Amino acid sequence: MKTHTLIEAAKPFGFPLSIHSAALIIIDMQRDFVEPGGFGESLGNRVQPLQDIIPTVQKVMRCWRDREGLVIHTRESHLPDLTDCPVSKRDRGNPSLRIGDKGPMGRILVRGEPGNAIIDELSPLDNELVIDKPGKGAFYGTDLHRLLQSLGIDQLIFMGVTTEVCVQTSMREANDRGYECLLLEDATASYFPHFKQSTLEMITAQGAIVGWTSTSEEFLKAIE
Ligand code: TIU
Repeated sequence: MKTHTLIEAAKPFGFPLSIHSAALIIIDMQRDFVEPGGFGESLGNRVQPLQDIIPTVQKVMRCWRDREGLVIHTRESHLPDLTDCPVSKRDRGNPSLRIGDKGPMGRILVRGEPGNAIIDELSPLDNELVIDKPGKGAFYGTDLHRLLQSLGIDQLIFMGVTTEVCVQTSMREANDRGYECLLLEDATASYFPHFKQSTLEMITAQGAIVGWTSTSEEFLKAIE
């Protein structure tokens, strides 16, 4: 039988965490989105809100590892020949730098390029799963669902960037596949802080229609 630890202060009501059937999923903490001089900044975005969450994401990741919890990392990335990148995604908005172009940290959003790597502070361990995803959602075009099912995982704890794009899309995909999802409020960020706030509200509205949110402090208290 599963044992649950209730994260009482989660919104919109307590989240019944079952540590051994939960995975921590860290969305797209890649150099190109997070670091100054990367793709995100080249699109005119301010990366500071993304920089600000790094210590919190790192702390939660380390505590979860200490509890021998499963950690999954994702990267938004495309094959070097871009056969997995729809033209619509590449051309949208007529950007000055397109996916696949040579950017400040190598080819933009291409697997294996320096900018596509996860930031050093959050480097995956050799035994951790890293999911390369061609879309915004972590389930589209990946083996993630099959992997989670084979490992008996039915709860996902989300951190990463950006809240309203890849994090929210992944949470909605997970919710539709039957996972209970918890987003750590201070371990996710957007280039647009008001979008982050709205996303947190959307997720928990209507009786946790997409999932739950909680502070990292409440989460850490529950797993300690
Ligand atoms: N990872 C992710 O969210 N990809 C994006 O392109 N996000 C933006 O907010 N642009």
